[in-house]
Amino acid sequence: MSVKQLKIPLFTLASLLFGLKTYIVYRFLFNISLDNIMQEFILFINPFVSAFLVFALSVWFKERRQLKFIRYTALIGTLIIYFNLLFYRNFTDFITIPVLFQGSNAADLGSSIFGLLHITDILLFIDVAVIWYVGIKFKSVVKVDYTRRNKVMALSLSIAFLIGNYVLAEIERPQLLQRTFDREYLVKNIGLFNYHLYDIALHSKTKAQRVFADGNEMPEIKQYVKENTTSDQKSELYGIAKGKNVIFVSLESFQTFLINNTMNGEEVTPFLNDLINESYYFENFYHQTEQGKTSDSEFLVENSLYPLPRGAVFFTHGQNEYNAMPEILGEQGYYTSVFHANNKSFWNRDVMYNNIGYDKFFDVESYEVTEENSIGWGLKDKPFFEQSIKYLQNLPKPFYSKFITLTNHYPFELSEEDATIEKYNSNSRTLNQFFQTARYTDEAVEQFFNQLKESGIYEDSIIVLMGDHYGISDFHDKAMSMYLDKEEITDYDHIQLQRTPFFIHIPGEDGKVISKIAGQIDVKPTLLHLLGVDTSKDLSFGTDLFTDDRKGYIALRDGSFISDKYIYTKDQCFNRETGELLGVTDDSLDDEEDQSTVCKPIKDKVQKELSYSDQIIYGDLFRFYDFGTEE
Ligand code: GP9
Ligand code: MN
Repeated sequence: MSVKQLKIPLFTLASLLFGLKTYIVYRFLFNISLDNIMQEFILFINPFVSAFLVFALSVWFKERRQLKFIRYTALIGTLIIYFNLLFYRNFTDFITIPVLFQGSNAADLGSSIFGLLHITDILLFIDVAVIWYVGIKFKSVVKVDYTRRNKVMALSLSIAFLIGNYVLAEIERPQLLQRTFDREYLVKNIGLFNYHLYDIALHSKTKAQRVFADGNEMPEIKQYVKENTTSDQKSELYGIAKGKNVIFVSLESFQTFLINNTMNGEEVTPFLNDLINESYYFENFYHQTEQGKTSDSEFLVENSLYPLPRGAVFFTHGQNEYNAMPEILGEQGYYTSVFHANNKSFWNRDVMYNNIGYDKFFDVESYEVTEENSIGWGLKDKPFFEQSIKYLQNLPKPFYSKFITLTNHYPFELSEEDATIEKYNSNSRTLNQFFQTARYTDEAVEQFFNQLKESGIYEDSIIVLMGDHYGISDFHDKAMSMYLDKEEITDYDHIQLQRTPFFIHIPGEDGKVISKIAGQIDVKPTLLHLLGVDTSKDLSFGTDLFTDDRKGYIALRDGSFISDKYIYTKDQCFNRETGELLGVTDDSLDDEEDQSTVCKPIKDKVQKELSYSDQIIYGDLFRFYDFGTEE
């Protein structure tokens, strides 16, 4: 063997050292949760994939530049990791471009910087030193000239590794990049560096759309909203809950078909069923969420704006100006808080909550989470409520507090001892288990009501319960049709399955069942009116559910809608009550005769409305609007 063949390609050595170092940081210095072997595996490979991708580029340079490129890449890469680590030690989060340039964060970090530096951090630079040393002192054993074939091979390999990594990540978390739900997931699946590139791309796109908006769009939107959606009409219930605490419970994946229904002869949600008798219960209430799931439902509730057709608006536009409920209630003297036992950066909640005026977020750090008291996504709902009460009792009053449950989340896992209802028996494990977790959440809410009563909070509060979005997707249609005793789940049925429960429980009031159509977009004006807060200066796309002056349709994010009389989806127009297909509404058909004329005008209005809401968000148009003075 000739000496020449023994030479080490410096870029592979650098990739291995740097990759290993990055893995150690991910695994032991960041607190990244790993739920299964697949996640462990992806976390292990992605540091090497990213390192190889960058270092392999060096082969295209001439000797001197090549060594320099490798040395500086290692150094800059390490500094990026290190800055993230410092940031993480302070905020338990990864750096994002907007957060980096947010003055308050930088200042916060600056003042505590010395506490964040550890002497052992110096070890992070070992590989840089080794690469530096080898590249200078052992030039003779380092391989720097590659044939064209080898260069192409290095490039192809790095791309193949990247694709392999992405495919695994996609299997682990479908639609990882489109949905953007958590920075930790992104780092875990595609690595810190790819995450930064992704964040930069997302941020640039958002910035560009914002730059081209100048506020000229506002008068037209304002006119539309004032004429069509916002209503000044006040119902009999206006101000009925003035000065009361508001306890809002977001019920994870709760669908209306569970309510007043049985499974193998047993009631699924006995507590909620009884609660209907003492509440305003909306039986035709629809969720209007898209890819942002729970966060989209929160966005609808807090702002009465629509979430976006793609991605999670909490993530993509978490820094916009809003006129959200926590801000408005804050001005009315309310203390506002959220209780949710998940990591705070999930759905970018930490950033968004801060932006829309929440005073406090009790995230997973506020809870004692152990093996025994958690399942699936984390802390079970019963200990979640139990552990929340002490915080709730100590809040300044009146308060607006939102609780987000978690146990009834896909894949609907529950341990034997917590199950008080049997599993369903169908070809869908998901649906089979759904009834058990839903029953568990029903019991958790009952227990919460009792604790509220015992602690004396109940009397001075109104309690609002809402299902955030569907739990059973189309994928389980066969099992669903079996459960609902239908031949198949039609497009009409699919829309009707998007109903989620909505309760407004006012202690001392009888309430009633309300059948008119309603949606998450209506929650903000409805609650504000109950609290006696005037909304005539607000711009919202929903209306107070207790007034008669309503716009008469609920728009879903994909353009489908439910009106008093019709349901429109996928170019078909149905009678809402009977489900009878009335005709098609397809713009590509020239012949008016072919079109169902009844749905067409509402369909156009829905399109217009969704696009106005999108314009507000993409252009960050509320920064040009003064909610205090505008008439
Ligand atoms: C996560 C919880 C569930 O914190 O809200 O999110 P989802 O997947 O339903 O949007
Ligand atoms: Mn959810």
